[in-house]
Amino acid sequence: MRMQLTSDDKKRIRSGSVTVVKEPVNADQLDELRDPAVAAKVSEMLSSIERDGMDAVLRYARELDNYTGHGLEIPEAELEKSGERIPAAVREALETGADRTRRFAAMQRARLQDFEEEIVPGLVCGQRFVPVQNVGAYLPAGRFPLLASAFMTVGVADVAGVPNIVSCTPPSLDGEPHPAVLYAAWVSGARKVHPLGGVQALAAMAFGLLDSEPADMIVGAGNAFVAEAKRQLYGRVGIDVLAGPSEVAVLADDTADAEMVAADLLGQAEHGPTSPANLTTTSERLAREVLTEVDRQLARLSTRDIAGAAWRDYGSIYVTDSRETAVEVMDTLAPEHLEVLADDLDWWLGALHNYGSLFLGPWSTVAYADKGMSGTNHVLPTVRGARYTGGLSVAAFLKQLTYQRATQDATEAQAVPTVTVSDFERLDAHRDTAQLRLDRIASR
Ligand code: HSO
Ligand code: ZN
Repeated sequence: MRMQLTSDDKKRIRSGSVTVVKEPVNADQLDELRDPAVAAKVSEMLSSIERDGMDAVLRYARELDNYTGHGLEIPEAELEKSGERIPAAVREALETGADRTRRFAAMQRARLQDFEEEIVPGLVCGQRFVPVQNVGAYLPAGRFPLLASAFMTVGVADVAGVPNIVSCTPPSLDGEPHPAVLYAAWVSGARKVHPLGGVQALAAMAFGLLDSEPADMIVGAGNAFVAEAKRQLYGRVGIDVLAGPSEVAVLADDTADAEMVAADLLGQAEHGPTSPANLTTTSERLAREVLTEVDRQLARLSTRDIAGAAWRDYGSIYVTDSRETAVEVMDTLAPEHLEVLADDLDWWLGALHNYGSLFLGPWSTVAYADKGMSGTNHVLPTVRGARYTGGLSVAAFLKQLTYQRATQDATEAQAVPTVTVSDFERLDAHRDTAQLRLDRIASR
């Protein structure tokens, strides 16, 4: 379900009226359909890699990435030294982003509490947060390298305490990974990085073909093939999110700066020609100004072909008669990134339910978080996934495990009703486990 109001959604909005100022082309037909050709190709690749192992991985790497190496781990010294091959300012910015992302993850970690407590006398139940043991991180480097990906995946998994983190990144620069991606990986804490991309990289991590345990969980964004590979591997391994094209939405009142709103809409539209962007505002005047302003800014953007196509086909502007209706629209769209450029930010923070990550006020913006400069994670739910989940966080790498212990006295409080219910269900073997304990107590 794409980030735009379908005709059914419009009927469901109850609190007030919504006026459409700009709508995506073919609004009701834009639902993302999985491409069956992509699904078939990925399934064939996964099977042949599972059958033939590293030979198949390297065959695909040769065919698809012109890669001629052996997929071996890049020496740690080379990861570290890759920093010397990029401008000093970029190097420092990457260090800043990696550090802020780790700091926020550590703050979240500190608030995930282990505990044990007595529920009835003698019966203690507890929970422990235990890290996933083996994580595979995919660090994309396609049309745009998105350097902060490593902070969000490797860095956060490291803060969670994951002992074995393996990463793969495509050899997209004449058969070599991009040095800036390697340095971003290094400052995130990556120590095992392999020059492999695409489906073959995910399969190599999931099937344990890289001199390392098979991954229990695979994280990181990629192209449609990578997303499909994660979908097909899911269940066998855990994943972070099934990411669709990046989305941005802005909620604004008449205090908002139209130039800033337009810039922030285009700031994510440039991700790809199918990236949705929406403005929902209580101000008709602002809506008109933003419409003009987007066109003006597009004319001078180097990425105008992509951002312009995205805005034309997937851009939308809605005007609502109240801020309550604006909230209802936004909870329906459930955007990946949501900016509020309006008065009374605390009211909006309290009222909104569905967004991947929220940016309150004019002095925050999505790109800060995209680059790791604010600290929050940029791996976030798209295509309305924000109705049921937040983004990747340190908690995703920690399993919330429970345990219990009971005294002999506390067994009775559990055994008697367990026998009753098991009898009723006619699950005799279940009943026996409880009855046996009651018998033992009786014979003492
Ligand atoms: N907007 C993307 C992340 C990103 N954008 C990184 C640029 N760099 C998904 O949240
Ligand atoms: Zn972005």
